[in-house]
Amino acid sequence: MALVEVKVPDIGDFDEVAVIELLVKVGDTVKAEQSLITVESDKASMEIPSSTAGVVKELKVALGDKVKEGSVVLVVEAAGAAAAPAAAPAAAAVAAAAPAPVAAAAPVATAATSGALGPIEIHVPDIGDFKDVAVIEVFVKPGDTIKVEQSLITVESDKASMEIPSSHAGVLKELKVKVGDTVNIGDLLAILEGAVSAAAAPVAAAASAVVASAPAVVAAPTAVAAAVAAVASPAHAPGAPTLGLPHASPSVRKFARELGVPLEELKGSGVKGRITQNDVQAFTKAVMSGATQTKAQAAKGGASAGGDGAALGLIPWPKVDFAKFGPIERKEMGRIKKISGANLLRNAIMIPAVTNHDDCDITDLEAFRVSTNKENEKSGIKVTMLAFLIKACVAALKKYPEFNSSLDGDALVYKNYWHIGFAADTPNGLMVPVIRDCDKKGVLQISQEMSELAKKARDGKLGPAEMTGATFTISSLGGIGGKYFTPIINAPEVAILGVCKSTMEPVWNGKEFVPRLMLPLSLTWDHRVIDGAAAARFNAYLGQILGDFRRVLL
Ligand code: CAO
Repeated sequence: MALVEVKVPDIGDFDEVAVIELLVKVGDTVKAEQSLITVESDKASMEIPSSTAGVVKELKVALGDKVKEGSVVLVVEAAGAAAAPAAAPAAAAVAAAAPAPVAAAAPVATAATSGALGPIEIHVPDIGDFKDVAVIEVFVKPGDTIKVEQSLITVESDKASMEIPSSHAGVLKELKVKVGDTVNIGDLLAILEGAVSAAAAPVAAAASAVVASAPAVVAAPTAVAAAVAAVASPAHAPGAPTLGLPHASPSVRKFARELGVPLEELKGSGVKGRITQNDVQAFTKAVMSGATQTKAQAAKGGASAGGDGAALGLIPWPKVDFAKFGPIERKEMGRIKKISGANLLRNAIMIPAVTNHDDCDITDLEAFRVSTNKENEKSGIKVTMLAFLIKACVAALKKYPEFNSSLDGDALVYKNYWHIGFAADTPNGLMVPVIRDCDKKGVLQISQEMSELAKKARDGKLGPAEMTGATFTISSLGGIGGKYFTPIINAPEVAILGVCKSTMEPVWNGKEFVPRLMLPLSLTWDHRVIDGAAAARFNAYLGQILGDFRRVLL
């Protein structure tokens, strides 16, 4: 089987267009006319199809390369003679797609040389035999001052998107199309109030510049017509998927490239998911504010669970060949661990957190809890210390509202609801279900909801709504052990309570040591919002409530 070089066909006078996407790789079997790469000028993006069916043996271009007519794209081991006839229309299709909008400007621009004043109609120029192409973007609005060659709209076929420039300067009086319309050659696009005659000269100059790039199309009208038909034909269009190329007009691509925005990571809000300039701006803002990250940032370790700290300007994470020291087994971390790890890392780094440790006397409360459980044995609801802690925390949060707030820039948002999250240890990793409106619920109801949510968490069945909206979190290791620890705040909350196992301890009552059940508490707080004194008061108040739960009623 013969090796065939697939070259960039006649793409008009487009010189040195950039390769912005590779749609195939070595080893792929390609069909004749299947799109191989996407190239882009400042006004149009287009896919270069294969002239031959076969197996890709070698790629001759890389992303970012500049190509022009005749550049070898790749080498294909041709599947057989059957592929040959496809070559001509495929190449032609590209020729048609490329220069169309530019060529189109020519006849309209001729009118501009007259230096006409008053209303000027802008029509859809000759865009080849494209029929009913969709308007996917409108860049201008009535009242805008339009320059010659300024893009007015973007239209899109299945293989190319192109911007239609204005042939005249002037003020836009009326726009005759909107997003979603389909247009054809000759359709009225807009009406301009013409610029004064002084503007005629530059208009003419611009027009001739535009005309200069047209000959490829003008010279081969038949090829263009045939080619366009090939592009539009259903036999080709659906069979040539864009393979993940994000939908965006050339100008949006250019804008994204200038900002370094990876378009493939954006969700488009335009028609059929098309990425708009607003989407690019919103994404940029989100990255700048830290609300999101690009994949490259995440891979660099900006906030991934196992980040190397490069984004923080730290020295590299130590790379050790552990196998040198003994047998090892490498296991990829689960999805939940990765997500929670990245969150914990961000929170640990960004929050100036301080932890206060304290003990409180829960002797009487524990006796009450045990008797409550005895009384409620038949109900099946078991009350653990955590349910009392939730209720006690709500009382403390009400007394010290900054603990129930969130930072929003330089402002504090105080929340008049008390949704408490609790850390749950699950086979997949740490999860934080949220019990809503704990101020309105009794300890029994809280216990019941807690055991249901904890079960759901362990079964991996928690929905997003059950893990969001917390105003404060409790992390209890009381069922396991330990004395104190320093929990990490669950941003955008500003504090978290860590609880460890209660133990019987000798406590001095002023006369003697008496055995009391002491519960160790560790309160971590955001020092930007809370002062040390407030934290100490919060803990002391919490201790008073747990010491005598009747205080909850006060
Ligand atoms: N002191 C002494 N005993 C305690 C206690 C405390 N502070 N808190 C709970 N216990 C006891 C309970 O009474 C229960 O005893 P019995 O088995 O005799 O009835 C036992 O410990 C087990 O309790 P539990 O853990 O099932 O229930 P819980 O309500 O205390 O906690 C839940 C529920 C979901 C929070 C817990 O199971 C869990 O997952 N804890 C881990 C949280 C975690 O991982 N935190 C760390 C996050 S930071 O990395």
